[in-house]
Amino acid sequence: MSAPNKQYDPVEVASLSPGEITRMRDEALAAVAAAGTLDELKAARLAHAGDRSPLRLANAEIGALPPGARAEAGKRIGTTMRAVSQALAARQQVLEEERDQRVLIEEAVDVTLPWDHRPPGARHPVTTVGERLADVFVSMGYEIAEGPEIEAEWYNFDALNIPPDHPAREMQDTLFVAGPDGGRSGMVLRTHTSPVQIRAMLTRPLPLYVVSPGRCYRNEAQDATHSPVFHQIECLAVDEGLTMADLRGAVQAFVDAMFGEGLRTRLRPDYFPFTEPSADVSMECHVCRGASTRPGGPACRVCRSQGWIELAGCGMVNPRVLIACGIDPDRYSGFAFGLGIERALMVRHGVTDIRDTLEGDVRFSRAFGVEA
Ligand code: FA5
Repeated sequence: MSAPNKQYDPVEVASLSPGEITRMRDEALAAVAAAGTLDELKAARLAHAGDRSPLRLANAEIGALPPGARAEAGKRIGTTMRAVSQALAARQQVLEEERDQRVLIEEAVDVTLPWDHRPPGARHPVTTVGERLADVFVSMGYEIAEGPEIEAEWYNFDALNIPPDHPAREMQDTLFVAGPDGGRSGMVLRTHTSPVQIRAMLTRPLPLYVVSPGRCYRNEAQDATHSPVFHQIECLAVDEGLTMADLRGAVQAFVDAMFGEGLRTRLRPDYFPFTEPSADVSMECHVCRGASTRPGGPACRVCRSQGWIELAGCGMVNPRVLIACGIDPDRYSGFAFGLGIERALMVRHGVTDIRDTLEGDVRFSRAFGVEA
């Protein structure tokens, strides 16, 4: 810094001369205008308005001027520094706006662009197995019939020969739909797919061959083999001259489709109000094929060494049900059978807990293959 100047002689402090200050200002403004990026502007700020910039250094020289000259020089340099800093601020704003615009364009996500990584989903095996089974029967001339999941009690029980006080209503723990006053509405969440039999018999011409896959509901606690929501598939045929032999044939076709050909089936007496006679259907264990029941044979987890696996309920349509649907039981007879799809899937694929079929984990579904 120069020594204090007792006389007014601005020329002695060359850096404070008007011409020099103007030159510094012009250089600073030119550098600011030339800055094309925020980084370049930062460099220009450092060079022309920073602590070591010519203007700041000249400003530090003011004290070297004679007192009478300081005010004028201070004003001149102050005006210049203000002009430079305004130019810097204005340029900063322009460059920031340009940067923001550029970011918006360069970093925009085009949601219409195709993307090449699509993790494959998988249809749920309950769906695919249900459809495959239905397809087997469709290929045999059966039609798909569907009904509502919120069903009138009459279809779910009464027409199926299950009157209000019949213990069978308790056999299938029913979820009743409340009416507006909180009392019974006459509607239930269907406990089985059998009400679709009634709907089919009431609306379709005879002879009748239908297959009905669908969701059912029961007021049951969830455990390894029971679920409050599950799927059944049901087969119904009504024609002239149908007998238990036809029922056996249909059951065997189902087992062949689901488990492969060559497994024997067995019918044992059972009770269902809507079929008479009724039976439960078992099939030969597809894993041990009965070997576990022979002396010294290996234990079988799938059939618990019984050699047989229970699969379905079945029977000849009860004449009372035919009458409820306006069908002459002296001319027509029918057979029906129904089973749980999850349980069949569990047997078929060795799934030990029905909850695995409910959780919707795609890793479980994928293990069954990805089907379109
Ligand atoms: C019935 O529901 C009869 N409607 C079946 C029928 C149809 C018989 C036609 C005669 C003629 P059942 O209550 O046994 O029957 O149930 C049939 C199958 O549904 C069972 O064998 C089982 O595989 C499945 N099922 C029943 N309850 C559950 C449950 N809570 N969770 C999973 N599957 C179930």
